[in-house]
Amino acid sequence: MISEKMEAALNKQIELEAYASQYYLAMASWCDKEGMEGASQFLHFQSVEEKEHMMKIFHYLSEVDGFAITPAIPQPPLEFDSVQEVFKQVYEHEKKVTQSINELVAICYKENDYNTLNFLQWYVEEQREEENQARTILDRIKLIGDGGQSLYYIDKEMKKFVAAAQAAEAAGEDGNA
Ligand code: OFO
Repeated sequence: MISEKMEAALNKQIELEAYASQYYLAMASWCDKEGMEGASQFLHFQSVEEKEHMMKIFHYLSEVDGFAITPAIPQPPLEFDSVQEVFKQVYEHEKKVTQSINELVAICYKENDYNTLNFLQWYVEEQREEENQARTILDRIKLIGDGGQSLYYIDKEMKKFVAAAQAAEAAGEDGNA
C-alpha cells in the first residue's frame, strides 16, 4: 500500500524520466545529423537508460498496489547550437532530476514510507553517477573547445564511454532493472 501523496510524486518522476528519455533521443538525432557518431551513440544509450528508470518506477508502483500513469510527453527541442550546448543541457537536466529524487526522499520521511525510501536509494546513487558523468564530459569539451579537431577527439571519447558502459552492463555492474 502506498499513500496518495507518494503515488502522485512517483508518477511525476515517471514523467520526468520519460521526458529525459525523449530529450536525449532528440539530442542523439541532432548529433547524428551533425556527424557526431560517438556522441549520438552515447545519447541513445542514455535515452534507453532513462526509459529503464521510468519502467522501474512503473513496476514498483504496481508492486505496492499503486497506479502507474503512462505520461504525456512534451515535444523536446530538436535543434541545438553546439555539442557543448547539448551536454550543458544534459547536465542541467540531470541536476533537475537529482533535485526531484531528493524531494521524493523527503516525502518518504514525511509519509513514513520506508519501502519507497529503500527503493529510491538506487536512484540516489544513479543520479550521483549521471551528474558526475555529464559534468565530466562538459568539462572536457570546455577544456579542449568544440572546433573541428576537438570534436573528432570528443566523439572518439564518447564511443569509449559507451563501450565501457555496455561492458559494465554486460558484467551486471549497473543494477538497472
Ligand atoms: Fe534517470 O537518471 Fe538521469 O535523469
